[in-house]
Formats: sequence, structure tokens, C-alpha cells
Amino acid sequence: MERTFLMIKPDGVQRNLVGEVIRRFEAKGFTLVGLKLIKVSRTLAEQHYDIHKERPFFGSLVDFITSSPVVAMVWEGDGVVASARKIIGATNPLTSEPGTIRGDYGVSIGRNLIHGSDATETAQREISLWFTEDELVSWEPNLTPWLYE
Ligand code: DAT
Ligand code: MG
Repeated sequence: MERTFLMIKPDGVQRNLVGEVIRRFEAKGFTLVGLKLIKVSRTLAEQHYDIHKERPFFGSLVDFITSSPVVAMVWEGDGVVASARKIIGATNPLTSEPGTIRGDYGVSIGRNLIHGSDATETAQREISLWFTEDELVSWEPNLTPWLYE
């Protein structure tokens, strides 16, 4: 089953949106398989955003991600990587569609509340960067037959 990495950023935690974010993914029908609240080290933040290291916003992005705790999660389900990106919305919350997390709760690109892996290969890389194997729980929700035919 497909898995994705999601991270509620420091602004999402500080704004008490952890429950709301988790509620949306639970209600959709995805399965939570990993969850932790952590204060991110600079090394981890730099590794996570390695692809953006030449961008002008890299330094402030790393400062932001390490400024206050984040909630790191792994979610499972058919097509969860692409679907989570849709639930999250476009990078700039001012142009994200209403109904998405960023569209409903954000007003600026540097405070866009949540990260979601952008492809299945990225998801695998990010999951192994943020979680050890024994921190992930494989389980079969009783709801499965009511979510999948
Ligand atoms: P996404 O988080 O939608 O995958 P991304 O990978 O392009 O977006 O960028 C990673 C994060 O970097 C993004 O969530 C917020 C920040 N960011 C991106 N573009 C930015 C910009 N032009 N100015 C400031 N921060 C930016
Ligand atoms: Mg990205």
C-alpha cells in the first residue's frame, strides 16, 4: 500500500491546527501509520529541504522549520501521495483553492502550515529520513471493506 510523509509545520502546531489536519486525513479514509511531535534539528531540516538549498528562501525556511515543534506523520492508502497534495493545496496559500488546508487556513507562502511529499519516490526518501522502521506501524483498519471494494 502506498505511503506518504506529511509534516505539520511550526505555524500549524502553534495555531492549534494539529487536530484539524489529522481529522481531514482520517475522514478522507487514509490510515495513520506513524506520528511524532519533534523539535527539528538544523541537519534534518537541511536534509529534508536539500532540493531547495540554492534557493534564496532556503535559510529562512530552515530557520522557520527549526523554530518550534512540528508533527511528523506517515499516512497510507491507495493514491495517498497525490491525494494528500490535493488536500493540502497549492504552495502559496493565497492561490490555494478554498477547501484545501492551505486555502482554508493560510495567507503567506512562508507560513503554509503543512508539508506533503510530492511523488512516491520522494515519499520513500522522506519517510526513511524522518522515521525509523520500528516507529512505523503496519495495521489493518476494520474500516477497510467500507473504504475499498
Ligand atoms: P511545497 O511545500 O508545496 O512542496 P516547494 O517544495 O516548492 O513547495 O517549497 C518548499 C517550501 O519552501 C514551501 O512549502 C514554502 C517554501 N517556499 C517555496 N517557495 C517559496 C518562496 N518563493 N518564498 C518563500 N518560501 C518559499
Ligand atoms: Mg515540495
